[in-house]
Amino acid sequence: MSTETAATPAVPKPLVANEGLKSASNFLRGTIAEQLLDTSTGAISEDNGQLTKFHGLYLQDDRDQRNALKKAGKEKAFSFMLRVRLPGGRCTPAQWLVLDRLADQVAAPSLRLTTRQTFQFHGVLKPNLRPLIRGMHQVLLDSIAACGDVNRNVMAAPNPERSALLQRVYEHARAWSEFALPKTRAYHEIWLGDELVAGGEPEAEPMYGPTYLPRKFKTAFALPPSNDVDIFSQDLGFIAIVGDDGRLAGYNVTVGGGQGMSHGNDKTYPRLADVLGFITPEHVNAVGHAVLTTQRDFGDRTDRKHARLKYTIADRGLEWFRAEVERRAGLTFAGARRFEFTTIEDPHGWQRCADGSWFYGLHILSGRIKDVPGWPMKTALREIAAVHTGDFRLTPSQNLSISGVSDAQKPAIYALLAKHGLANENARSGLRLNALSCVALPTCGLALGESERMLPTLLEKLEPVLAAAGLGADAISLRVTGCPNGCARPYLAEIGFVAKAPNKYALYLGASYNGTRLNRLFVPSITPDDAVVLLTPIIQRYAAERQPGEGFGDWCDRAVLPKDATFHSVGTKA
Ligand code: SRM
Ligand code: SF4
Repeated sequence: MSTETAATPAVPKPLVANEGLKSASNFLRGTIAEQLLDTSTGAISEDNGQLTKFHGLYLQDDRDQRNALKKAGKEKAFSFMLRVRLPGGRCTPAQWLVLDRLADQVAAPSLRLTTRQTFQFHGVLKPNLRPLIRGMHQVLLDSIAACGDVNRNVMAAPNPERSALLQRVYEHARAWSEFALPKTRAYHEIWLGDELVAGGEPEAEPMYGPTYLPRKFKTAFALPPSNDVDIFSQDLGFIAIVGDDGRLAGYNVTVGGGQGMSHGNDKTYPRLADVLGFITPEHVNAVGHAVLTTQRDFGDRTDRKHARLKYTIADRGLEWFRAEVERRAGLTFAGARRFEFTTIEDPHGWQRCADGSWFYGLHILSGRIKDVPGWPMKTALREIAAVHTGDFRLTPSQNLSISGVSDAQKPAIYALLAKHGLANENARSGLRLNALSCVALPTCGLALGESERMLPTLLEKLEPVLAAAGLGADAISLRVTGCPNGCARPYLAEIGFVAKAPNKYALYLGASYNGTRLNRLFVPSITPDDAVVLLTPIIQRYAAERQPGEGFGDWCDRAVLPKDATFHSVGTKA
């Protein structure tokens, strides 16, 4: 009888089903094209639903109608959400007019500006998918890689004309966005009717491979002092560093940021990105490639809740990760250079750019563009697009910038806003101007509670409290999400509401206003009304006790929150 006690070799964990699906999909084709022809249902199969994400499409259903339809024994009210790919959030007036028309003709009539500087359509019925995508294609827009396990819409400051530096940063963002696009022709074949690649070379994804990434991957570029893109929430970030000569010296590279978590699962958490080191500008794509392929090869493909880059780095360590990226990119990082962020806020109103043009930063609550009585935003922007000779920029805070406006055109643009009663949108409270919310109900399949639809009421209740404390104009960030996935980056807000159940939210306080420190859990579950009652004396104390220039989040961190931090923070100065 053997007395050996050798450890049993660990049985490798099986890959998640998505991995088999991707590799068997023939580079993201699956049977999507066949299922589009099936008129017996408004849906597509679960498997094809995973693949359409890579084409920027999500199968959803109207959750407001779910119970009634179930009782009536009917199919769910299925429709699709489509997310446009729009690096740096740029859109011409001609494109705007087409998107506006397509929303009316083949989708729900409203357009939604997202927290990653792009548009979402909702309520697109299956037969309308091709008309929508073909309509977008006519004005050179697509939804490739807007969702799925790939590099998503790349974020960058919306108005690079403000300086030559920003312009260079934008060019790098654009180049990386192009570089990291999947190469499959599946999108063109399925949605645009291009011929199948027949008899030619077998298709390949040189960077991604047939199983793409373990999970979504997000990149942003920032130029301090503005952290408008929330760089520390991104998988990969490039923080522009200015040399003594005033030119772009290079970038500090950040890795491993992310917001998503699950309530009650300590193994999931929001994480601030780490600073890897400094590179000169010509290395952006090589380093991006190295970071992305390291995650491709080492990210956890056995558990989608543990598959983001943030967990790869947390598990293996930053030193290991840096060495692997250096090896793949063929360079050595220099020490991170000094930088300082001061704000995340979008500029509002008229702003002059270095090239002499103007832009008008327009606040749009939750990025929802629709017409409601007294607030005809969709009509106003359509009329502006019809006369505007510059372009539009979508911001990371769900706002809009009307850009490239000449001196001569300024009065006409402003007059159109005034004509529709929208000229004072920027004269709102500092809290409202700094509020974000995710979409949540009724379209998001993951929502546990309201977000976009509850934000207006929450603001109406908090604004008088702030005004009475003399803080009406103070910039305080408030972010609400309908579940802990973090789509409005709520863990980087000075006040964060994260839904747990209908009308129940986890309340977070104490992030820094500049997006460099996560907030901390203050109350695990509270109704919005009770939260307003709880926050009232805290706001009053803040008004009375704060140090000059001290932000609400910083003060909460110092004076209100218990010291045992649940989320960690990062230093901003190397
Ligand atoms: Fe998000 C999933 C909406 C930005 C983290 N997000 C979803 C889905 C697609 C729900 C789903 O999987 O079924 C939501 C569609 C709702 C709807 O009806 O439209 C959705 N996410 C959004 C948008 C539209 C929120 C908004 O109101 O603006 C944003 C679209 C961005 C874009 O244009 O690409 C959006 N999502 C974000 C962000 C913020 C960011 O990227 O800067 C995050 C946190 C950052 C991060 O990724 O860590 C985010 N979304 C998630 C997650 C959690 C991922 C995780 O690692 O845990 C999910 C769920 C998932 O992937 O399983 C998710
Ligand atoms: Fe949906 Fe949750 Fe994202 Fe809100 S945070 S859009 S509820 S997944």
